[in-house]
Amino acid sequence: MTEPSFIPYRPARLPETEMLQRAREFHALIEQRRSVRQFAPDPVPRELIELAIATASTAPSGAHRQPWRFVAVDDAATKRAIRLAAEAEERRFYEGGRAPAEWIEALGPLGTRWEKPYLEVAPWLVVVFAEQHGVAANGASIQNYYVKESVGIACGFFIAAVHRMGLATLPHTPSPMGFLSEILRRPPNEKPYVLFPVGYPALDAEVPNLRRKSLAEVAVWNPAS
Ligand code: IYR
Repeated sequence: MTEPSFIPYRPARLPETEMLQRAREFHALIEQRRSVRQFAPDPVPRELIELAIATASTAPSGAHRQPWRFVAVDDAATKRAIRLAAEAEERRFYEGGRAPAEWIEALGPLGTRWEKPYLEVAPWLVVVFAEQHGVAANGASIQNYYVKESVGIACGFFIAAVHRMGLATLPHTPSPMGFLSEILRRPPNEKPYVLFPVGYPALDAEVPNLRRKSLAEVAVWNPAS
């Protein structure tokens, strides 16, 4: 049993006016974010992707196992292989009868199709893998906890970081995603979780005209009193 070890955590308390200002600013920033499916081919420096991954990796995780791997790809041949494999799966989803009619109906307002040119056009693809269990030096399996929740939170941080630096992304989940393990040569204890194309939005990019739920629709206050 490892003994706990504690260090002080004393962030300065801010005046409430300052807190409100920061909260409003952050909300205004994040509220501008949109998932983008049309990217500009312009290159993005690797350091920005490194910073987005480093930011994501600060997320809380079950037993602090940080059960994620962010696999970043900017070489054209690998992006092409991923596009072709993803489109083959998506085509079966949209046109091969894999998706139930209700699901296709739900995607109607998004205008999504099986063709995924963004997988080649975006300068970076960041594929997130969930580490189902760790592997000790002697090969023994190390239990991870709340893996899906932990990786999901890290992905949220990643999306926010990408937006904050002025780039765009999209949580893309071709289904099934097993081809990503093969193409990217990941070990069996890592399961593909989501794929993020990252880049600048195309100059003529368009996004669906969606409405976000109001605060009243998503927040419930003191329901028991
Ligand atoms: N993976 C498909 C289908 C899809 C599913 C959901 I749920 C979406 O929110 C969007 C798309 C695709 O990427 O087109």
